[in-house]
Amino acid sequence: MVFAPARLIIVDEGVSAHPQTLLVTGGAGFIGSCFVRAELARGTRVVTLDALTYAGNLDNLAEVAAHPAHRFVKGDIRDAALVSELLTAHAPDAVIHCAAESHVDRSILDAAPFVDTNVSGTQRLLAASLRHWSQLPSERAASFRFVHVSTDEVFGSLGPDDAPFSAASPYRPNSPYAASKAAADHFVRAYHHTYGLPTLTTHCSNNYGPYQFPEKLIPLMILNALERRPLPLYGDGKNVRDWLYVEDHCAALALILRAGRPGAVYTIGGRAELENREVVLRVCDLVDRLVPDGGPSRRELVSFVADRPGHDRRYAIDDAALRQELGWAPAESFDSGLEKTIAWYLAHAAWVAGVKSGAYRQWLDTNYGGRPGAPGAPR
Ligand code: NAD
Ligand code: TDX
Repeated sequence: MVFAPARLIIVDEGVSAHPQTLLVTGGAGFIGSCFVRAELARGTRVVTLDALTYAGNLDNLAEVAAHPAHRFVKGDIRDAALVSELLTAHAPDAVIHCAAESHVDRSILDAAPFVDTNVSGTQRLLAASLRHWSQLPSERAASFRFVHVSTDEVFGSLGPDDAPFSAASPYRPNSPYAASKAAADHFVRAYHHTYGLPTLTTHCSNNYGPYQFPEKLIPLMILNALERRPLPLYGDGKNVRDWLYVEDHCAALALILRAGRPGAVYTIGGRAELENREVVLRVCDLVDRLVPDGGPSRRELVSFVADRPGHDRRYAIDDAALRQELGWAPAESFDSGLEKTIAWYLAHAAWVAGVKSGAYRQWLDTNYGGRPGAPGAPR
């Protein structure tokens, strides 16, 4: 059900120590929509708040558009009055905060929207949540949670032999995106420390899977490989990321929401560290296998282009605490998740056509048009 603009109030009745109703911000984005689908499937009521920026897409929620336990509200997390209205009307047991500007390359071109949404937006959401929480009866206040979905990028860049990031890693954000997420994390920490708001912060590694906007590495490479367009690897292609299938990330968030310790910080990873060029070669080989068209290997489309400024060399995650404390483990390996992902993009041509709007083409021109680089095979 879609309410826009969002001023319609529906009062939810009945509460429980177990989350029955969630307010999910950014729930029309890649990770948020996966989380919303998963929670509805387990019987939770969900209110999704999303501003529908270029990255937000109601088509991501098409599967649950008519779900009776789902309300979609088009709105901005910076709209304090709206957020307060939703908290009062729906009395959620938790806020799951996924809304963000999320793309590093865009933050390099213009950091301002990242400060607006990731920093100011998070602070306003915290303030509204605090007002709501402080008025709850004690039993409900004790079970209320604010789950802040952050990123591993706030910890900066690792050398090849450095230990992986953990909750104890120092903050060293290198991109404007990472700096904005770090600032948000600090506000979350401060609201817990100063006011006692029961917050939990998560730092996950790179996600991939269905519904990811094709500005990010894996969906960009899948769609370009399918169209036999160049596959632009930044720099030498040897930067390392740790990859996690999005449903495994959302399963970790669900566990942390229900069993995590208020005030705690959790790192979530896939134990799937790969150089970017290896990721792209695997995409090429899978596309060759799933879509044989008689042409040369898609590997020949790989093209090394000028590097991203300030490009972090390596991310890796120590997820031992999450596994030991909450018993989480990912269900997918990198290869099984990648095959599912490519199969999803192949089966969802209408979704792909929808996101490849004029604005998306303009982004490709802006980010890749002036970037020096010649097509060639990987070394
Ligand atoms: P995304 O860009 O796909 O989705 C973000 C969503 O937030 C969009 O639906 C957008 O419309 C919405 N939004 C943006 N500004 C808003 C505002 N002011 N008010 C309300 N809604 C707004 O991002 P994603 O990849 O799904 O990431 C979700 C969260 O997870 C982000 O906080 C991101 O930092 C974090 N994260 C992402 C990854 C990853 O690999 N994608 C990894 C770790 C952490
Ligand atoms: O065209 C490209 N070529 C390329 O070589 C693109 C888009 C990316 N890359 C490289 C840059 C990175 O080393 O691939 C790697 C992954 O890039 P992105 O998909 O842009 O992700 P990254 O910068 O690692 O950040 C991601 O992980 C952490 C998400 O975008 C963030 O939202 C999340 O917080």
